[in-house]
Amino acid sequence: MYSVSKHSLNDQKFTLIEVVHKDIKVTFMDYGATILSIYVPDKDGVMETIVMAYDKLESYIENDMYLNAIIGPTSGRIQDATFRIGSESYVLDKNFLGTENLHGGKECFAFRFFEYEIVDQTDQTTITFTIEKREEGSAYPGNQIVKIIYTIKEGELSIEFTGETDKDTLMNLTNHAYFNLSGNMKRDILNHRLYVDSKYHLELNDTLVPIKISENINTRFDFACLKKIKNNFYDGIYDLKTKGIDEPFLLHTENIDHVQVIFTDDISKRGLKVYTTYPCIVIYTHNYPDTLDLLNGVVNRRHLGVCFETQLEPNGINIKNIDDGILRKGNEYYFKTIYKFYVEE
Ligand code: FUC
Repeated sequence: MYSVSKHSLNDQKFTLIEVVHKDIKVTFMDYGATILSIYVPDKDGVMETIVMAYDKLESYIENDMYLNAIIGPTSGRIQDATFRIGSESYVLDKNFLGTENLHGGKECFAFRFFEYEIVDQTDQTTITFTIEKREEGSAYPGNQIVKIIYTIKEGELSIEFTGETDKDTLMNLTNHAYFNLSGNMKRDILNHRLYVDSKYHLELNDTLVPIKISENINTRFDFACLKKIKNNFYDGIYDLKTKGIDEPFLLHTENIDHVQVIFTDDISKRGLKVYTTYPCIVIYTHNYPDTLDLLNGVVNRRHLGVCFETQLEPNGINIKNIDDGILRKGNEYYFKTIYKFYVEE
């Protein structure tokens, strides 16, 4: 079941789509193909949203946090905002520290309107958001059509990321949802528990660009057992440039039935499991809050949410022994991620 509403802002029309199935209500917006809320029950059946949310719709236009939006043409940082395909060299927008490209820079899909199509069935609803990227005026080669397909049904939200191109190009699509299972951002996430089935992460350089493969074992990236996130935080963590976790975790299987991440909250008893065919998840513990107001007057602060950004290895094109992330003309880009929600017994 779904309903559609239109909201005018600065001469632009924003479309909101609310989808309801048993024990789940999700609201999307055509701007950025953004998730505005995901309501699921806690142990007492109380429905609250488990993603961070701004107070006002217009905040999503500024959205320095890329809150819950779709990121593309590429996600994460690209070193020196430069990449090569064959003999051609491409220079992207240097929107991070004046030297690196972050999340596609000014071309980021988070700040564009998508077309949408809804297919509603008794037990599930599918929304296909489509965006076209033209070569003209773009720093990336070629024309691309990207479709983000959200499917909502009892206990889960899945996202299919699809794309095609008429020229070899770089493509790396993700969703930047900030999860907080306490419900309506009641508590921060340092007491949430996390398990990640990953043995390696990509180490960041001084400008936070992933540059090489590093082991997780016995480091703050070791979540091989379900444990409180704060257990992996130590006194000096605020001295780090990242102020928390902001690294790509490498996965060892791309099997959609395999649980890659478990995230739980002891108090609400809500749980989240992440499945994906992508080879990597950037785990970001909301280390750089912006100053925009959040829903219900909640104060925006560090570690109030976690992003599980399933994607290709960011900056892969510039790292040895990592997939280059090039989408070839004639090939289909297709990855799927499932977020499953549950209440612990
Ligand atoms: C994440 C991070 C960044 C950033 C941003 C809002 O993906 O990797 O460091 O600040 O999103």
